[in-house]
Amino acid sequence: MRGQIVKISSNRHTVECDGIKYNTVPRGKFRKDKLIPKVGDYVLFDEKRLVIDEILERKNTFDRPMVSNIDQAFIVTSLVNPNFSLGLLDRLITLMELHNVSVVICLTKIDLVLENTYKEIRNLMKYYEKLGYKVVTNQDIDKIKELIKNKTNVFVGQTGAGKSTLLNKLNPGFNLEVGEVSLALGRGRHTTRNVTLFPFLDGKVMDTPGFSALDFSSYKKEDIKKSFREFSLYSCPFKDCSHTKEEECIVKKAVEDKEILESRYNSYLKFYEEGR
Ligand SMILES: Nc1nc2c(ncn2[C@@H]2O[C@H](COP(=O)(O)OP(=O)(O)OP(=O)(O)O)[C@@H](O)[C@H]2O)c(=O)[nH]1
Ligand SMILES: [Mg+2]
Ligand SMILES: [Zn+2]
Repeated sequence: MRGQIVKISSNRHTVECDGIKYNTVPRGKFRKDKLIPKVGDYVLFDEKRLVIDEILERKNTFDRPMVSNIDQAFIVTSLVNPNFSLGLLDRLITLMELHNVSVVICLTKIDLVLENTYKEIRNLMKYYEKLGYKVVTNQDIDKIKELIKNKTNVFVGQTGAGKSTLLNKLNPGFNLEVGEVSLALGRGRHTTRNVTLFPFLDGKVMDTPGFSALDFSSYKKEDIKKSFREFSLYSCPFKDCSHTKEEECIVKKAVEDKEILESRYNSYLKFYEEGR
């Protein structure tokens, strides 16, 4: 039978087919072939033996979070507690670009910051909107529902940012566990421990455990460069300009002229350095 993995908890792989859930395990051969089934994978499984025999072709796949076949990512970003970080936002956007996933930036905890702080961040977000990224807040429930429709959506972001809280607001039936953020540490313990996929509004949503450590050492520098959309507006005299150390780099000039956000460029330098 053909089904989709909707949850993985230790070696128990929950596969859904026609609304029925099966507790399966992957066939032994997967381990030898270093094949790791992930939530979102379409699989062929044997409903009698309860074994996954084959992982069907993926549209895309991630190691962190461990998910496959994603159309769109909601990058859940709190303004405080944990603190807002443009660097982390750029990191997650770049990761999604590298996997051809659309991006929606979702700001949370607006109620916990001063009006001016919110305005400042909203102003920064205009730059991201110009690049074509959608920006919403976790209060824009109708807008978010509209965006989710007919797509497979993953909710990602730092632990404590409010991913599970938002999903519960979209549909209290998800009944996801939500955690307190430790004030002393400024970051929460990981409340969500496993990726879970739910059907929702003719589409799908996935809650994921928060993460912040993520590097681009397994990605090509060239692809990292391409994932910075704003660079495509500039053509440097040197055709294969890396926009790092070259003289007469038009991108660097655009940063000086404040056409390109300096924090974006600094993120680029960091990610490019990490790439292979
Ligand atoms: N004031 C305020 N608190 C929020 C908001 N969104 C979430 N929270 C709180 O933030 C804490 C963490 O929320 P979670 O939804 O568990 O965060 P998470 O992103 O799922 O975290 P992990 O599962 O650990 O990755 C909870 O105490 C929520 O009530 C918000 O918009 N405003
Ligand atoms: Mg959570
Ligand atoms: Zn250049």
